[in-house]
Amino acid sequence: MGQPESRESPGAEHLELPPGQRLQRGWPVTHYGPVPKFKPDRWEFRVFGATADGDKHCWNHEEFTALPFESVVADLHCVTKFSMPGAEWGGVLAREILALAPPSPQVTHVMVWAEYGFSSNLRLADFASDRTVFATHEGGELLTAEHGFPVRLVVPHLYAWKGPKWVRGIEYMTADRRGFWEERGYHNIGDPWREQRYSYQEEPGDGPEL
Ligand SMILES: Nc1nc2c(c(=O)[nH]1)N[C@H]1C(S)=C(S)[C@@H](COP(=O)(O)O)O[C@H]1N2
Ligand SMILES: [Mo]
Repeated sequence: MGQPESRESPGAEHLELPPGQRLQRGWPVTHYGPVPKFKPDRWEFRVFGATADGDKHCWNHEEFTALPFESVVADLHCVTKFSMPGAEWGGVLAREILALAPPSPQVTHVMVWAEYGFSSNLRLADFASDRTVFATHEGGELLTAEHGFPVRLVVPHLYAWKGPKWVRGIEYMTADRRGFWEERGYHNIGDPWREQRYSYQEEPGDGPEL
């Protein structure tokens, strides 16, 4: 993992952007629909679907924020072509969730679920990357409501829509299924370095039939 760098003076590694992306000053807010209101008593983070033990696993907000805290420095690449370099995400690694609530051996994909039914699907390997993080913080500060408080997913090697804000849980899947944007014209995998923006670019094997 690289040295933390401030957003004002990104290190050379952060100046290398995926094709077609441009640098963004500041941190815009991008999402579909309203910003949900956080209700601490009702909030829980659920792991369900094909778990190894067949049970659901749940953490309330207090329990979730007590899980091991790690930092990941990563750029945010929005498919609408702006990139925000050098964000310092803090939170719970996806790997930690996989260890605490393991998937069954048949699991190939993960659906990440957020408030209002927003979702995004990931290959298990993308989810299990050691840089995939359920962020509660950015730049040492708690996330703001607009940016996903209390928890958002960050998958550094994929476009930012693959990281839902206001995450409420994950579903382990034994076959792939499209999430919200993946059903609406965006690429099932979403690798910015390969410019996988739209579903019409998909090749056989990239995703389920539309
Ligand atoms: N729940 C939810 N999460 C979401 C989205 C959304 O519409 N709903 N949009 C995604 C997209 S397209 C981007 S670019 C990033 C933007 O994050 P930001 O608003 O913190 O910059 O959030 C992602 N997460
Ligand atoms: Mo985006």
